[in-house]
Amino acid sequence: MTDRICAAIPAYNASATIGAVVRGSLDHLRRVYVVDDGSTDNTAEMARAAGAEVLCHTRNMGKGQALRTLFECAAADGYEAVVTLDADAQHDPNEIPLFLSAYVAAPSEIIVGSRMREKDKIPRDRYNSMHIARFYISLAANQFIEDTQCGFRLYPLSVIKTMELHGQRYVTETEMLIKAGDSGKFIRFVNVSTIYGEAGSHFRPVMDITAITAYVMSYLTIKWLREGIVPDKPNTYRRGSIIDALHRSKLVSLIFQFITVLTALPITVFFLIEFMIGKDNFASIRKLGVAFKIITASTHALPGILIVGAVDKCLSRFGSQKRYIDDFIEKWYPNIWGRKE
Ligand SMILES: Nc1nc2c(ncn2[C@@H]2O[C@H](COP(=O)(O)OP(=O)(O)O)[C@@H](O)[C@H]2O)c(=O)[nH]1
Ligand SMILES: [Mg+2]
Repeated sequence: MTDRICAAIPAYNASATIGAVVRGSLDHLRRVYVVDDGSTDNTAEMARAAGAEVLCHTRNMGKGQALRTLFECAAADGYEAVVTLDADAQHDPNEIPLFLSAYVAAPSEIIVGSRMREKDKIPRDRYNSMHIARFYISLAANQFIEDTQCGFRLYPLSVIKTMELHGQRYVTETEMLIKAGDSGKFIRFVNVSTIYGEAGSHFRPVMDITAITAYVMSYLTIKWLREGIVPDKPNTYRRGSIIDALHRSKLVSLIFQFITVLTALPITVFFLIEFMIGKDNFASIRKLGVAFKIITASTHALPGILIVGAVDKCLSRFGSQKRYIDDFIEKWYPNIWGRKE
C-alpha cells in the first residue's frame, strides 16, 4: 500500500523543521514530495538532503496553490492518495499509519486529523476561529466535521479529481472539505496530537479568517439559494457547477464574495422565511435536524464578535483578564449536531 500513497508537504520558509518532517514521513511512506513555495531560506536544500522530491515555485503562491501542485505531481506519478503534513513540525509523522489504516477501511473518503482530543493545547484565539469556522463549514459540507482546519490529512486523488479548486492560501483546505461533503461524500477523522511548538505561523489572523469566512458564506449562499427551491437535494456540488463558474476568475470571485458578505444578514432572514414556508426544501438542514432559527441567529451574531473582541481588548488595557469572547462564541456557535468531541 505504501507504493500507492505518498506524503506531500507544502513548505514556506521552513528550513528549521522540514528535514525532520521529511525523514519522519519516509519512515512510513516511500516517497515524500515537498513544494518549496518561493522560500527565501534553504528549505529546498534541507528537504532534498532529507530525501524528499522537491518542486519549487519561483515565487510564494500560498498553501492552496502548493497543494494543487502536489496533487498534480502525485497523480502524474500514479499515486492513489496523498498524506499531507505541515512543514513546521506541527504534525507527528509517526501518526501517518493512523491515516493508512483508515484509508484501507474507506479508500474513497478524505480523512482529516482532529486535534480536538487535546483542544486545551490550542491557543484560545485559534480555537475560537476554528469553532466558528466549523459551524459554517459543517453546514456547507452536510455533516459535522470535528476539526476543519488541520493540515494533517489523507486525500484520495480520485476525490480530488471530482472538484475544481480555486481557493487561495488557506481557503483551499476548507474548499476541499465543503465540495467533497456537499457532493455526498463522508469525511472521516482520526485523532492526532495537538502540537503548538516554537515555529511561528504564516497564518494572518484577520486576512486569512476573513478569506475563509467570505468563501464559506459565498458557498452557502449559492447552496441555499438552490436548496430553497429544489426539494430533497442536500448535495448541491458537482464539478463545473455554478459555484466553480463564479470562482474561476479572481475578479469575479472577489466581487461575488464581497456581495455575499454584505448581504449575508438579510439573505439569511429570507432563507429562514423560505424554510418556514417550505416543507421539503433545505434538505441538508432538515436532514441534520437543526433549527434554521439558530443558524439565522448565529449569523446575526457575527458582528457581535468584533464588538465583544474590542471590549475584551479595551478591558485588557486596564489590566482585566476577563475574556467575554470565549463565552460569546461557545453560546452563539453551538455544536448543533450534538456530536461529542
Ligand atoms: N507552500 C506553502 N505552504 C505554506 C504557506 N504558508 C503556510 N504553508 C504551509 O502550511 C502549514 C501551516 O501553515 P502555518 O503558517 O504553520 O499555519 P498554522 O499552523 O495554521 O498556524 C505550514 O507548515 C506550511 O507547511 C505558503 O505560503 N506556501
Ligand atoms: Mg503551523
